[in-house]
Amino acid sequence: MSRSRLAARPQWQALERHAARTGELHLRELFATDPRRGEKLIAQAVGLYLDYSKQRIDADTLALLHDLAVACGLPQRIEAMFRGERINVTENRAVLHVALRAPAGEKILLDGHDVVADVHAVLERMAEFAGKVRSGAWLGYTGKRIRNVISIGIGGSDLGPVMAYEALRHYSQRDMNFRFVSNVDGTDFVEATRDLDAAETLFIICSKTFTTLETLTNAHAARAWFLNATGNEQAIAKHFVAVSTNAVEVRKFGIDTAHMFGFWDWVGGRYSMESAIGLSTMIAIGADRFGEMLAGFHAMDEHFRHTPLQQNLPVLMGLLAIWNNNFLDAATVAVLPYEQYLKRFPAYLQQLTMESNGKHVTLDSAEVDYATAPVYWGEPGTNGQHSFYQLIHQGTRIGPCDFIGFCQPLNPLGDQHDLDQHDLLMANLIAQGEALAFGRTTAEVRAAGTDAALAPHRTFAGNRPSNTIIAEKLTPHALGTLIALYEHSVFVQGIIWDIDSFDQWGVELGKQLAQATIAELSAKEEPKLAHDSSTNALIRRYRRLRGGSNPGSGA
Ligand code: G6Q
Repeated sequence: MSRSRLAARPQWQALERHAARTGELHLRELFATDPRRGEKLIAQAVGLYLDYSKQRIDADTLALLHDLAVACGLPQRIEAMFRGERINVTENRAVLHVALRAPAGEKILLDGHDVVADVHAVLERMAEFAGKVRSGAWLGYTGKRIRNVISIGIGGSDLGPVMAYEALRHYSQRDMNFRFVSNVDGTDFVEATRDLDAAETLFIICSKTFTTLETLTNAHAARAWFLNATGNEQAIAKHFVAVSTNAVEVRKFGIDTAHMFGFWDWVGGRYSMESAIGLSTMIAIGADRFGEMLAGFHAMDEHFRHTPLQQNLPVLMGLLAIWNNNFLDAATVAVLPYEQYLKRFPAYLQQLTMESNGKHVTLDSAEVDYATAPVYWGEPGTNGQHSFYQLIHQGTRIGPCDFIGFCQPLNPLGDQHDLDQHDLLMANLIAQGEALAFGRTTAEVRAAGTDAALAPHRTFAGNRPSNTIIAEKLTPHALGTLIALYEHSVFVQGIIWDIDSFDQWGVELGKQLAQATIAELSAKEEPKLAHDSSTNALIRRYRRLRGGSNPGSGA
């Protein structure tokens, strides 16, 4: 069988040979041969410091990865994205999330039309609205201030806003509640609203298409909840706003388009948190801080566009991810923020990375013969250290890690000279990367007094790769740079893998699948089922028990 376009490239094959040659190299040796490695294999820009010296690479690895990137046309593809070419080929769309954070006055033309001007027109409307809600100038229908903001959306219309709110909660308006409803499971809505006064509650319905089943169902539930509490149809105008690209459906739902904030089909759902989808973020932190976040995104965009590949943070991250995934056979990446406010960051990144690059065909519709996106996962440190880190240290698979930390705490606790809790946090981050890289040999364990039988259990092979990303402090600007770093790194990987990182046919399928089954679950008459025997039996069992009969009665 002939190899794919990527695997047939001499640069790819050179990396395969290089991996076979260097596979056994240990980070202990690499650091011993070059005592300054930890100062050299770093890159920094726009406030982020990336230490990739604990990756299993030598000088040749990076040069070979660089050659591959050039052969794959990376510089040209980066330009194509920034110029608004239709690089999302399967949907025939431009990919211009970079325009969402371009400063006013900059021009990005799409079919001759300047989209940056459109972006800033919406940002101004958002700022005006957010300002009114925050100051109390926008009142509920009884004249009470809005105290609760509930953002309803799912996937790309939810994960960004939730993550950003949690990440920037420190800067948020503390006399307001922000909640997020995504799941079609009624529990999500009921728990989010159970203690709220409808007269003080604003719903933001976020849906790019305004046809997504879960969001529309929850939006109807919100409307029913509101009308049940207020009995006032006119009041809806003061308590419901929409964020969408679909004015027709917004109107159909009953929201005046004067209360709709728009965005565009060239913004992918998972790349939309800094568009109007971020309205809840802007209400939480204010328009100025939202602007600082956009400036952070933009700073990374500029770095990505204009910095030579060798010093380019997203390019380095992307190429190292390719190395681990395709040449060291690592099937996962753990994202480990040592910052409690980033607790939803791994979940956000799961969508960004796996929805973008979980693909099996190339841009030319050919089956790939190499692995694409690894599985991303993670939890904030230090919590994970007391659970799954065991596998990262001593399991039989290598699981590359991204450690993320900040030098200044937002909530200092403890005595600066004695037990500073933030020092404790960061000591853990630094020590974990060190332990993963260097491990502990049996000889060292024995020398420390462990007997022969126990020694293997206390031995750590080491040579487990990690990146460490350090910034000064978690600010809106820093958050913007960090997200853009991952966005562009995902793009770099997609270019090398020769796939469309901006479509999501798997997600589209999910949107249709349940439709047929809904009718079968709730039909009054026993439906004629034509699925496989497992699906048929599950539907029958559910139908039998949904009214509450005895669960022990058998299938
Ligand atoms: C994101 C995906 C997906 C999408 C949701 C919500 O890139 O396409 O997660 O964001 O399915 O879609 P709507 O915003 O159209 O409701």
